[in-house]
Amino acid sequence: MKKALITGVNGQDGSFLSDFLLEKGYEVHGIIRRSSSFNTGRIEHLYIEELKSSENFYIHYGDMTDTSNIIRLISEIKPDEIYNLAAMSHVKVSFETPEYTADVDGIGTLRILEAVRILGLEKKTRIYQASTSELYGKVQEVPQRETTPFYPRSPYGVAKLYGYWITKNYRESYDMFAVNGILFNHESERRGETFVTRKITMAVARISNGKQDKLLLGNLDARRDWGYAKDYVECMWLILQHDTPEDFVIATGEMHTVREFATLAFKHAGIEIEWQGEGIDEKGFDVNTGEIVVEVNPEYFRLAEVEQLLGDPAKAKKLLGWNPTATSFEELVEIMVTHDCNLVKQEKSAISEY
Ligand code: NDP
Ligand code: GDR
Repeated sequence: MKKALITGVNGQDGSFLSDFLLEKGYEVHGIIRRSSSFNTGRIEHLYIEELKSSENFYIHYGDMTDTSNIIRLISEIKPDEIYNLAAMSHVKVSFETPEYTADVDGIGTLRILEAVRILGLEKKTRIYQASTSELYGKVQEVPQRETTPFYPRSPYGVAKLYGYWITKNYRESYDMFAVNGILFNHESERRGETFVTRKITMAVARISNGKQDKLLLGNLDARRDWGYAKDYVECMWLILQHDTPEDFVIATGEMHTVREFATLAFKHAGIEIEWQGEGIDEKGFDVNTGEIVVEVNPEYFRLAEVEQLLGDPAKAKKLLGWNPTATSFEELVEIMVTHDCNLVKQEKSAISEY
Protein backbone atom coordinates (compact mmCIF):
# COMPACT_ATOMS: atom_id res chain seq x y z
CA MET A 1 0.00 0.00 0.00
CA LYS A 2 1.43 3.38 -1.03
CA LYS A 3 1.66 6.12 1.60
CA ALA A 4 0.91 9.77 0.85
CA LEU A 5 1.48 12.76 3.09
CA ILE A 6 -0.68 15.83 2.39
CA THR A 7 0.07 19.23 3.91
CA GLY A 8 -3.03 21.46 3.90
CA VAL A 9 -5.20 18.33 4.07
CA ASN A 10 -8.23 20.19 5.43
CA GLY A 11 -8.20 22.81 2.65
CA GLN A 12 -10.27 22.63 -0.53
CA ASP A 13 -7.70 20.65 -2.54
CA GLY A 14 -6.40 18.57 0.38
CA SER A 15 -9.90 17.26 1.08
CA PHE A 16 -10.59 16.29 -2.56
CA LEU A 17 -7.12 14.77 -2.90
CA SER A 18 -7.70 12.67 0.25
CA ASP A 19 -10.95 11.34 -1.23
CA PHE A 20 -9.15 10.55 -4.48
CA LEU A 21 -6.10 8.82 -2.95
CA LEU A 22 -8.15 6.77 -0.47
CA GLU A 23 -10.28 5.59 -3.38
CA LYS A 24 -7.02 4.55 -5.14
CA GLY A 25 -6.06 2.44 -2.11
CA TYR A 26 -3.44 4.75 -0.54
CA GLU A 27 -2.73 5.16 3.16
CA VAL A 28 -3.22 8.90 3.57
CA HIS A 29 -1.56 11.04 6.23
CA GLY A 30 -2.57 14.68 6.57
CA ILE A 31 -1.18 17.61 8.54
CA ILE A 32 -3.55 20.04 10.23
CA ARG A 33 -2.91 23.03 12.49
CA ARG A 34 -4.25 23.34 15.98
CA SER A 35 -7.14 25.76 15.94
CA SER A 36 -9.34 27.20 18.69
CA SER A 37 -12.41 26.22 16.67
CA PHE A 38 -13.15 23.19 14.46
CA ASN A 39 -11.14 23.25 11.24
CA THR A 40 -11.80 19.73 9.95
CA GLY A 41 -15.20 20.36 8.33
CA ARG A 42 -14.03 19.39 4.84
CA ILE A 43 -12.53 16.04 5.94
CA GLU A 44 -15.05 15.09 8.62
CA HIS A 45 -16.68 12.54 6.29
CA LEU A 46 -13.37 10.60 6.34
CA TYR A 47 -13.50 10.19 10.11
CA ILE A 48 -16.77 8.25 10.14
CA GLU A 49 -15.90 4.87 11.62
CA GLU A 50 -18.13 2.74 9.37
CA LEU A 51 -16.35 4.16 6.32
CA LYS A 52 -13.77 1.75 4.93
CA SER A 53 -11.58 4.69 3.88
CA SER A 54 -11.28 6.01 7.46
CA GLU A 55 -9.10 2.96 8.33
CA ASN A 56 -6.38 4.36 6.06
CA PHE A 57 -6.70 8.03 6.96
CA TYR A 58 -4.45 9.58 9.62
CA ILE A 59 -4.31 13.16 10.85
CA HIS A 60 -1.25 14.71 12.53
CA TYR A 61 -0.79 18.12 14.09
CA GLY A 62 1.85 20.29 12.48
CA ASP A 63 2.71 23.58 10.85
CA MET A 64 4.71 24.63 7.83
CA THR A 65 6.74 26.96 10.04
CA ASP A 66 7.80 24.15 12.41
CA THR A 67 10.89 22.44 10.95
CA SER A 68 11.37 19.80 13.65
CA ASN A 69 7.72 18.80 13.40
CA ILE A 70 8.01 18.36 9.63
CA ILE A 71 11.21 16.31 9.92
CA ARG A 72 9.68 14.09 12.63
CA LEU A 73 6.50 13.42 10.66
CA ILE A 74 8.29 12.61 7.42
CA SER A 75 10.75 10.41 9.29
CA GLU A 76 7.92 8.46 10.99
CA ILE A 77 5.65 8.17 7.95
CA LYS A 78 8.30 7.70 5.23
CA PRO A 79 5.79 8.63 2.53
CA ASP A 80 6.08 7.50 -1.08
CA GLU A 81 4.46 10.79 -2.14
CA ILE A 82 4.23 14.22 -0.51
CA TYR A 83 1.67 16.73 -1.74
CA ASN A 84 2.67 20.15 -0.40
CA LEU A 85 -0.66 21.99 -0.51
CA ALA A 86 -0.41 23.99 2.73
CA ALA A 87 -0.25 27.73 2.15
CA MET A 88 -1.47 31.12 3.19
CA SER A 89 -3.44 31.02 -0.05
CA HIS A 90 -5.30 34.34 -0.13
CA VAL A 91 -3.71 36.83 -2.53
CA LYS A 92 -5.24 39.98 -0.98
CA VAL A 93 -4.46 38.89 2.60
CA SER A 94 -0.81 38.32 1.59
CA PHE A 95 -0.38 42.10 1.26
CA GLU A 96 -1.20 42.36 4.97
CA THR A 97 0.89 39.36 6.07
CA PRO A 98 3.80 39.34 3.60
CA GLU A 99 6.46 37.98 5.96
CA TYR A 100 4.27 35.17 7.27
CA THR A 101 3.23 34.31 3.71
CA ALA A 102 6.89 34.09 2.66
CA ASP A 103 7.64 31.84 5.63
CA VAL A 104 4.77 29.41 5.02
CA ASP A 105 4.53 29.41 1.22
CA GLY A 106 8.20 29.94 0.37
CA ILE A 107 10.42 28.62 3.17
CA GLY A 108 7.76 26.03 4.06
CA THR A 109 8.45 24.39 0.70
CA LEU A 110 12.18 24.37 1.44
CA ARG A 111 11.50 22.73 4.83
CA ILE A 112 9.74 19.81 3.09
CA LEU A 113 12.50 19.38 0.50
CA GLU A 114 15.27 19.60 3.10
CA ALA A 115 13.51 17.14 5.41
CA VAL A 116 13.34 14.55 2.61
CA ARG A 117 17.02 15.16 1.79
CA ILE A 118 18.25 15.09 5.41
CA LEU A 119 16.35 11.84 6.01
CA GLY A 120 17.90 10.23 2.92
CA LEU A 121 14.53 9.70 1.26
CA GLU A 122 15.48 11.41 -2.04
CA LYS A 123 15.08 8.19 -4.02
CA LYS A 124 11.91 7.02 -2.26
CA THR A 125 9.73 10.10 -1.84
CA ARG A 126 8.18 12.01 -4.75
CA ILE A 127 7.20 15.61 -3.97
CA TYR A 128 4.40 17.64 -5.54
CA GLN A 129 4.59 21.42 -5.04
CA ALA A 130 1.36 23.44 -5.36
CA SER A 131 2.53 26.15 -7.71
CA THR A 132 0.14 28.67 -9.15
CA SER A 133 -0.89 30.79 -12.13
CA GLU A 134 -0.23 33.78 -9.81
CA LEU A 135 3.44 33.27 -10.81
CA TYR A 136 2.51 34.76 -14.20
CA GLY A 137 0.84 37.82 -12.59
CA LYS A 138 1.41 40.64 -15.06
CA VAL A 139 1.23 38.35 -18.04
CA GLN A 140 4.03 38.28 -20.58
CA GLU A 141 2.35 35.88 -23.03
CA VAL A 142 -1.21 34.65 -23.73
CA PRO A 143 -2.03 31.85 -23.09
CA GLN A 144 0.45 31.02 -20.34
CA ARG A 145 2.39 27.78 -20.69
CA GLU A 146 5.29 26.08 -18.91
CA THR A 147 7.82 28.31 -20.74
CA THR A 148 6.08 31.68 -20.14
CA PRO A 149 8.19 34.10 -18.03
CA PHE A 150 6.95 34.82 -14.51
CA TYR A 151 6.01 38.26 -13.12
CA PRO A 152 4.24 37.82 -9.74
CA ARG A 153 2.10 40.71 -8.48
CA SER A 154 1.62 39.96 -4.78
CA PRO A 155 3.60 38.78 -1.74
CA TYR A 156 1.75 35.48 -2.24
CA GLY A 157 2.93 35.22 -5.84
CA VAL A 158 6.49 36.12 -4.87
CA ALA A 159 6.54 33.54 -2.04
CA LYS A 160 5.21 30.89 -4.43
CA LEU A 161 7.92 31.87 -6.91
CA TYR A 162 10.53 30.85 -4.34
CA GLY A 163 8.61 27.59 -3.78
CA TYR A 164 8.63 26.95 -7.54
CA TRP A 165 12.35 27.54 -8.01
CA ILE A 166 13.54 25.75 -4.88
CA THR A 167 11.55 22.70 -5.99
CA LYS A 168 13.17 22.82 -9.42
CA ASN A 169 16.58 23.45 -7.84
CA TYR A 170 16.34 20.40 -5.54
CA ARG A 171 15.27 18.30 -8.51
CA GLU A 172 18.31 19.40 -10.50
CA SER A 173 20.79 19.40 -7.60
CA TYR A 174 19.86 16.22 -5.74
CA ASP A 175 18.17 14.23 -8.52
CA MET A 176 14.89 14.23 -6.56
CA PHE A 177 11.45 13.62 -8.06
CA ALA A 178 10.25 17.09 -7.01
CA VAL A 179 7.80 18.77 -9.38
CA ASN A 180 5.53 21.79 -9.78
CA GLY A 181 1.91 21.71 -10.81
CA ILE A 182 1.22 25.25 -12.04
CA LEU A 183 -2.49 25.21 -11.37
CA PHE A 184 -4.85 27.92 -12.55
CA ASN A 185 -7.86 28.87 -10.39
CA HIS A 186 -9.98 25.91 -9.44
CA GLU A 187 -13.16 26.16 -7.49
CA SER A 188 -15.81 23.94 -5.96
CA GLU A 189 -18.55 23.61 -3.36
CA ARG A 190 -15.68 23.25 -0.84
CA ARG A 191 -13.96 26.53 -1.84
CA GLY A 192 -13.30 29.01 1.00
CA GLU A 193 -15.96 31.71 1.16
CA THR A 194 -13.51 34.61 0.79
CA PHE A 195 -12.51 33.63 -2.75
CA VAL A 196 -14.60 35.39 -5.37
CA THR A 197 -16.47 32.41 -6.87
CA ARG A 198 -17.69 31.01 -3.54
CA LYS A 199 -18.38 34.50 -2.22
CA ILE A 200 -20.66 34.95 -5.25
CA THR A 201 -22.42 31.58 -5.06
CA MET A 202 -23.06 31.89 -1.31
CA ALA A 203 -24.41 35.43 -1.81
CA VAL A 204 -26.60 34.28 -4.71
CA ALA A 205 -28.02 31.54 -2.47
CA ARG A 206 -28.67 33.94 0.39
CA ILE A 207 -30.12 36.70 -1.81
CA SER A 208 -32.45 34.31 -3.63
CA ASN A 209 -33.60 33.00 -0.23
CA GLY A 210 -34.18 36.50 1.15
CA LYS A 211 -31.30 36.21 3.64
CA GLN A 212 -29.00 38.89 2.15
CA ASP A 213 -29.70 42.15 0.31
CA LYS A 214 -26.73 42.57 -1.96
CA LEU A 215 -23.31 41.32 -2.91
CA LEU A 216 -20.28 43.62 -2.70
CA LEU A 217 -17.47 42.87 -5.15
CA GLY A 218 -14.17 44.39 -6.28
CA ASN A 219 -12.80 44.23 -9.83
CA LEU A 220 -15.59 42.88 -12.06
CA ASP A 221 -13.32 42.92 -15.12
CA ALA A 222 -10.72 40.51 -13.71
CA ARG A 223 -10.54 37.44 -15.95
CA ARG A 224 -9.67 33.97 -14.75
CA ASP A 225 -9.33 30.47 -16.14
CA TRP A 226 -11.64 28.65 -13.70
CA GLY A 227 -11.74 24.85 -13.43
CA TYR A 228 -13.30 22.33 -11.04
CA ALA A 229 -11.07 21.36 -8.08
CA LYS A 230 -12.17 17.72 -8.16
CA ASP A 231 -10.80 17.39 -11.72
CA TYR A 232 -7.55 19.16 -10.77
CA VAL A 233 -6.54 16.90 -7.86
CA GLU A 234 -6.45 13.96 -10.25
CA CYS A 235 -3.82 15.87 -12.19
CA MET A 236 -1.65 16.35 -9.09
CA TRP A 237 -1.54 12.56 -8.79
CA LEU A 238 -0.90 12.06 -12.53
CA ILE A 239 2.06 14.47 -12.36
CA LEU A 240 3.65 12.31 -9.64
CA GLN A 241 3.00 9.08 -11.60
CA HIS A 242 4.72 10.41 -14.74
CA ASP A 243 7.94 8.60 -15.79
CA THR A 244 10.07 11.73 -15.53
CA PRO A 245 9.90 14.63 -13.04
CA GLU A 246 8.46 17.57 -14.99
CA ASP A 247 6.45 20.73 -14.30
CA PHE A 248 2.96 21.08 -15.77
CA VAL A 249 0.43 23.86 -16.37
CA ILE A 250 -3.06 22.73 -15.36
CA ALA A 251 -5.89 24.87 -16.72
CA THR A 252 -9.03 24.68 -18.83
CA GLY A 253 -7.88 27.01 -21.63
CA GLU A 254 -11.02 29.15 -21.18
CA MET A 255 -11.26 32.55 -19.52
CA HIS A 256 -14.22 34.47 -18.04
CA THR A 257 -14.72 37.73 -16.14
CA VAL A 258 -15.92 37.99 -12.56
CA ARG A 259 -18.99 39.76 -14.00
CA GLU A 260 -19.75 36.74 -16.24
CA PHE A 261 -19.41 34.37 -13.29
CA ALA A 262 -21.80 36.47 -11.21
CA THR A 263 -24.34 36.86 -14.05
CA LEU A 264 -24.44 33.11 -14.63
CA ALA A 265 -24.61 32.29 -10.92
CA PHE A 266 -27.61 34.58 -10.42
CA LYS A 267 -29.23 33.11 -13.55
CA HIS A 268 -28.99 29.59 -12.07
CA ALA A 269 -30.93 30.86 -9.06
CA GLY A 270 -33.58 32.42 -11.33
CA ILE A 271 -32.36 36.03 -11.08
CA GLU A 272 -31.65 37.88 -14.33
CA ILE A 273 -29.03 40.62 -13.88
CA GLU A 274 -28.67 43.83 -15.86
CA TRP A 275 -25.41 45.78 -15.43
CA GLN A 276 -25.41 49.59 -15.43
CA GLY A 277 -22.71 52.21 -14.85
CA GLU A 278 -18.94 51.96 -15.14
CA GLY A 279 -15.94 51.29 -12.90
CA ILE A 280 -16.67 51.78 -9.23
CA ASP A 281 -20.19 53.04 -10.11
CA GLU A 282 -21.19 49.84 -11.87
CA LYS A 283 -24.17 48.01 -10.35
CA GLY A 284 -26.06 44.81 -11.07
CA PHE A 285 -29.86 45.12 -11.04
CA ASP A 286 -32.41 42.33 -10.73
CA VAL A 287 -34.44 42.96 -13.92
CA ASN A 288 -37.66 41.71 -12.31
CA THR A 289 -37.60 43.74 -9.10
CA GLY A 290 -35.30 46.62 -10.13
CA GLU A 291 -33.37 46.07 -6.87
CA ILE A 292 -29.59 46.49 -6.79
CA VAL A 293 -28.14 43.03 -6.05
CA VAL A 294 -24.45 43.66 -6.86
CA GLU A 295 -22.40 46.73 -5.99
CA VAL A 296 -18.73 47.51 -6.50
CA ASN A 297 -16.79 48.25 -3.32
CA PRO A 298 -13.19 49.50 -3.69
CA GLU A 299 -12.32 47.73 -0.42
CA TYR A 300 -12.04 44.55 -2.48
CA PHE A 301 -9.59 45.98 -5.04
CA ARG A 302 -6.01 44.66 -4.98
CA LEU A 303 -2.95 46.90 -4.53
CA ALA A 304 -1.51 45.31 -7.68
CA GLU A 305 -4.07 43.39 -9.70
CA VAL A 306 -3.64 40.35 -11.90
CA GLU A 307 -5.99 41.39 -14.69
CA GLN A 308 -6.18 38.17 -16.69
CA LEU A 309 -4.97 34.59 -16.59
CA LEU A 310 -5.45 31.99 -19.30
CA GLY A 311 -3.59 28.69 -19.22
CA ASP A 312 -2.55 26.35 -22.00
CA PRO A 313 -3.04 22.75 -20.79
CA ALA A 314 -1.60 21.18 -23.99
CA LYS A 315 1.36 19.51 -22.24
CA ALA A 316 -0.83 17.92 -19.53
CA LYS A 317 -3.29 16.76 -22.18
CA LYS A 318 -0.57 15.18 -24.28
CA LEU A 319 1.73 13.66 -21.66
CA LEU A 320 -0.72 12.89 -18.84
CA GLY A 321 -3.82 12.17 -20.91
CA TRP A 322 -5.73 14.63 -18.74
CA ASN A 323 -9.05 16.07 -19.90
CA PRO A 324 -9.10 19.81 -18.97
CA THR A 325 -12.78 20.30 -19.71
CA ALA A 326 -14.27 17.31 -17.91
CA THR A 327 -16.40 19.88 -16.06
CA SER A 328 -17.38 22.96 -18.09
CA PHE A 329 -17.52 26.51 -16.76
CA GLU A 330 -21.34 26.39 -16.87
CA GLU A 331 -21.40 23.08 -14.99
CA LEU A 332 -18.99 24.43 -12.36
CA VAL A 333 -21.20 27.45 -11.68
CA GLU A 334 -24.27 25.23 -11.52
CA ILE A 335 -22.63 22.74 -9.10
CA MET A 336 -21.68 25.57 -6.74
CA VAL A 337 -24.98 27.47 -6.89
CA THR A 338 -27.10 24.33 -6.47
CA HIS A 339 -24.97 23.23 -3.53
CA ASP A 340 -25.09 26.62 -1.80
CA CYS A 341 -28.84 27.08 -2.34
CA ASN A 342 -29.38 23.74 -0.55
CA LEU A 343 -26.95 24.75 2.18
CA VAL A 344 -28.65 28.09 2.77
CA LYS A 345 -32.11 26.48 2.77
CA GLN A 346 -30.90 24.12 5.49
CA GLU A 347 -29.23 27.08 7.25
CA LYS A 348 -25.95 25.24 7.73
CA SER A 349 -22.58 26.92 7.88
CA ALA A 350 -20.68 26.61 4.60
CA ILE A 351 -18.24 23.79 5.37
CA SER A 352 -19.88 21.89 8.21
CA GLU A 353 -21.07 19.03 6.04
CA TYR A 354 -17.69 17.82 4.83
P1 NDP B 1 -7.00 26.47 0.98
O1 NDP B 1 -6.79 27.86 1.44
O2 NDP B 1 -8.37 25.92 0.87
O3 NDP B 1 -6.16 25.48 1.91
C1 NDP B 1 -4.89 25.82 2.40
C2 NDP B 1 -4.47 24.79 3.42
O4 NDP B 1 -3.20 25.15 3.95
C3 NDP B 1 -5.43 24.69 4.62
O5 NDP B 1 -5.54 23.34 4.99
C4 NDP B 1 -4.69 25.48 5.70
O6 NDP B 1 -5.03 25.10 7.00
C5 NDP B 1 -3.27 25.07 5.37
N1 NDP B 1 -2.29 25.96 5.99
C6 NDP B 1 -2.22 27.31 5.91
N2 NDP B 1 -1.17 27.77 6.62
C7 NDP B 1 -0.58 26.69 7.18
C8 NDP B 1 0.56 26.50 8.03
N3 NDP B 1 1.27 27.53 8.47
N4 NDP B 1 0.88 25.24 8.39
C9 NDP B 1 0.15 24.18 7.96
N5 NDP B 1 -0.93 24.28 7.17
C10 NDP B 1 -1.28 25.53 6.78
O7 NDP B 1 -6.24 26.33 -0.43
P2 NDP B 1 -6.56 25.37 -1.67
O8 NDP B 1 -6.92 24.03 -1.17
O9 NDP B 1 -7.46 26.08 -2.60
O10 NDP B 1 -5.14 25.34 -2.39
C11 NDP B 1 -4.17 24.33 -2.09
C12 NDP B 1 -2.81 24.81 -2.52
O11 NDP B 1 -2.79 25.08 -3.90
C13 NDP B 1 -2.34 26.09 -1.85
O12 NDP B 1 -0.94 25.99 -1.69
C14 NDP B 1 -2.66 27.18 -2.87
O13 NDP B 1 -1.80 28.28 -2.70
C15 NDP B 1 -2.40 26.43 -4.16
N6 NDP B 1 -3.16 26.84 -5.32
C16 NDP B 1 -4.54 26.93 -5.25
C17 NDP B 1 -5.27 27.24 -6.37
C18 NDP B 1 -6.75 27.35 -6.34
O14 NDP B 1 -7.32 27.92 -7.30
N7 NDP B 1 -7.44 26.79 -5.36
C19 NDP B 1 -4.59 27.50 -7.66
C20 NDP B 1 -3.15 27.33 -7.62
C21 NDP B 1 -2.48 27.02 -6.48
P3 NDP B 1 -6.09 25.97 7.89
O15 NDP B 1 -7.43 25.42 7.55
O16 NDP B 1 -5.65 25.69 9.27
O17 NDP B 1 -5.93 27.40 7.50
P1 GDR C 1 -7.13 34.69 -6.87
O1 GDR C 1 -8.61 34.33 -6.42
O2 GDR C 1 -6.66 35.98 -6.33
O3 GDR C 1 -7.08 34.51 -8.35
O4 GDR C 1 -6.28 33.55 -6.14
P2 GDR C 1 -9.80 35.23 -5.88
O5 GDR C 1 -11.02 34.42 -6.05
O6 GDR C 1 -9.51 35.77 -4.53
O7 GDR C 1 -9.81 36.48 -6.90
C1 GDR C 1 -10.02 36.30 -8.30
C2 GDR C 1 -10.23 37.66 -8.95
O8 GDR C 1 -11.49 38.19 -8.54
C3 GDR C 1 -11.33 39.56 -8.23
N1 GDR C 1 -12.37 39.96 -7.27
C4 GDR C 1 -12.50 39.53 -6.01
N2 GDR C 1 -11.78 38.64 -5.29
C5 GDR C 1 -12.18 38.37 -4.02
N3 GDR C 1 -11.53 37.46 -3.30
N4 GDR C 1 -13.25 39.01 -3.45
C6 GDR C 1 -14.00 39.93 -4.13
O9 GDR C 1 -14.94 40.49 -3.60
C7 GDR C 1 -13.61 40.19 -5.48
N5 GDR C 1 -14.11 41.01 -6.44
C8 GDR C 1 -13.36 40.85 -7.53
C9 GDR C 1 -9.92 39.65 -7.64
O10 GDR C 1 -9.46 41.00 -7.68
C10 GDR C 1 -9.17 38.72 -8.58
O11 GDR C 1 -8.77 39.40 -9.73
C11 GDR C 1 -6.73 32.20 -6.12
C12 GDR C 1 -6.17 31.54 -4.84
O12 GDR C 1 -6.77 30.27 -4.71
C13 GDR C 1 -4.67 31.39 -4.91
O13 GDR C 1 -4.22 30.63 -3.80
C14 GDR C 1 -4.30 30.67 -6.21
O14 GDR C 1 -2.91 30.56 -6.33
C15 GDR C 1 -4.87 31.42 -7.40
O15 GDR C 1 -6.29 31.51 -7.26
C16 GDR C 1 -4.58 30.73 -8.72
